This record gives sequence, C-alpha cells and structure tokens, in this order.
Amino acid sequence: MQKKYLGGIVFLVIIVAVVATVGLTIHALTTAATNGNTSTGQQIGGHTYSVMESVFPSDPCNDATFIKAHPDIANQDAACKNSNNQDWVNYSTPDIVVGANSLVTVTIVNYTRPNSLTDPFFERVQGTIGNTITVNGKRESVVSPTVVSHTFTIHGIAASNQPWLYISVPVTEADLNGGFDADGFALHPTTTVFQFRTQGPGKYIWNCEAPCGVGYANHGGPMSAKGYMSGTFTVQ
Ligand SMILES: [Cu+2]
Repeated sequence: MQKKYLGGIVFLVIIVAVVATVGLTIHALTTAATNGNTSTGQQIGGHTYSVMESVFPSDPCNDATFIKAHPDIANQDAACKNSNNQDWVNYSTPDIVVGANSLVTVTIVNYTRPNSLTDPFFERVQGTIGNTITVNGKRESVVSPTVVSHTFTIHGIAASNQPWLYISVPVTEADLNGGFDADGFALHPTTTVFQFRTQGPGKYIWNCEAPCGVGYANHGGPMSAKGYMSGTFTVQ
C-alpha cells in the first residue's frame, strides 16, 4: 500500500475515534441529567443548579395508578428503589450534587400526609434566600406544625475545613381534600420551592426532622436508614 493512502486511513481512524468518544460522552451526560439515577442536581447555567425532589409515601413503582399518571417517575432508578423496604416513606433522590459558588433552586413535590412535627425550631424556614419558601406559589417563612409532613434539613457543620451550609425547610402536607389513590399517594401534591447559595466545596448530610418513620417514637425505619429520609448533599 502506498504511503499516502496509509496516512489517509490513519487520519480517518483517528477522526472516527474522536467523533465516537464525543458522542458517547454527550450521551452519558444527557442520560445522567434526564434520569438522575442515584443523584439529582442539574446544572442549568454557569453557576445555577436545579434540584428536583419528590416525597413519596412508599416506592412509587409499586403503585400502578401513580405510574400511569406519572410515567416519567418510572424511568428514575433512584425514585424506584427496589429495596427491601418498599413500603417506607422516601425522598425520591437521596444524593444531591451541585456546584460551588452557585445559586441552587430546590423543588420538593410532596405526595404525603402530615406528621407531627415535635420541635418548633423546624417550623421556621432557615438559611434560604430571604429565609422564605414558596408553598404552591405563596411565599412563607413559617409553616404550622399541624400541616408539616417533613423537613429538608442540610446540616452545616460536617467538617471544620469546609464552608458552613445550614438550610432547613418545612415541607407542607399534600392537599388532603384532593384525595389519595389506593396506595396513599396524593392526587394533588404540594410544591415547595426555595433557593440558596453555595460557597466552596463540601460534603454534607441532609435529613428529615419530622418523625415520619416507624418505631422509636417514629424516628426508626425510614428516619434512621440511609436513602429514605436522609441523604448526602455534595458541593463540588
Ligand atoms: Cu419525613
């Protein structure tokens, strides 16, 4: 084979390899962003992130009625946990990853009933921009404990060598008059939205501070097992 043909073939092989690698990388990135496997936290701008969470009374993928109404949820591996505890209350995606020095918008869609929030400290919104949230679009800074289902509380003091990040938000009950399906999923969930800013990188833990579990004064089960009413919050 003449040398100039050989050079051409090598060049073509390199081009094909580069195109394939770029294509696979883009594919990997888009699937990670859309089905959110085990983590959530989607970059929607240079320093802007969106976190979507749902709170389910049990594994949504065991509820045929719910999946029929929300086919998108069935594609989320994290929401469909397939764990040993499919009847446990849970946040859809326990592990959250966002960027440093960023504006984070968190949206929590709650399909569950109220629980008795025993500590008034957690009725107040803390650490968000303006120390407020919106509940179905209405701005609030405190939520009555009688209508709180859960809290979303990031504990800021994880290590002394990382920035302080303390956020605590009460999550309002679903619309009780809107009805529930046979598996206890609200037909009219309540949406809580809030924003905050991250500083430098850090690894934090979040959990629910409303006793929505079983045993141990409702602090057991999903309240004390990782991945249901608690998870990780990583700033990178
Ligand atoms: Cu809870």
